[in-house]
Amino acid sequence: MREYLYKILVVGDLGTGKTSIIRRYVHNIFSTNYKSTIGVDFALKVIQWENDLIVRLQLWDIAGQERFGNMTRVYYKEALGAIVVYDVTRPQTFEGVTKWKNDLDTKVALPEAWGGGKIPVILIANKSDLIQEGHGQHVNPTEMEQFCNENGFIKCFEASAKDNTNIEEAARYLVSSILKIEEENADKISLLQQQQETVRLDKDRQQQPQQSSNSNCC
Ligand code: G3D
Ligand code: MG
Repeated sequence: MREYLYKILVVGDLGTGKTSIIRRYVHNIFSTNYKSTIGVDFALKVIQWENDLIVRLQLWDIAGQERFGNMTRVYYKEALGAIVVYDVTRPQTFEGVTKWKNDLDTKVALPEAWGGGKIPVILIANKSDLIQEGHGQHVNPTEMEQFCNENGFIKCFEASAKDNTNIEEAARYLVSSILKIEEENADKISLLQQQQETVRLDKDRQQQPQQSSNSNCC
């Protein structure tokens, strides 16, 4: 049985639905007028990913700190993935998206053993349920894909925490991309270990005849 623990950050402007997305994903609830906490909130989601693989997601909710526009490195530390959220009914929150992505790119990186590159980040265009009611606009898939490519998002999802649309799908996509990085690097690390072992054995072999000839002669 393998178990992985992944820290995932959820960032975006105030009121875009970050806490609602986490509550929907972890507890499968949606409620308005809950008391928002100030500070940092954590939620844990345990996923039986495969028969022999459990993934524990530690979801970090920025919880009121987003009003400062960026976060300290401490908050980002050791995160392996992130979700940037904007609200489809408020275009100004889309402007915040590149700012949040930039904040992530400058303050967090994958572990050195995994190459130290950028962590995978997905973009959630939240509150899609309100589009039917005449607020905001559907995301144009081609434009959005181009935006994601240009800004280094691995994928974008139009979602609704209220309707429970695409929340699970977005999270699964992020987790599978972290798992892919984990497994590629596990392969590289075990290959490196094998190579080091081969070099060590070769050295041992080269030294052995010398030792035996010494022992013969004395
Ligand atoms: P935040 O954590 O990013 O600040 P919240 O955002 O999760 O606190 O959500 C802000 C408001 O948007 C809340 O409304 C919440 O109910 C609402 N909201 C979140 N997600 C959705 C969604 O998918 N659809 C709709 N229609 N509303 C959503 P209140 O009124 O409680 O402030
Ligand atoms: Mg919140």
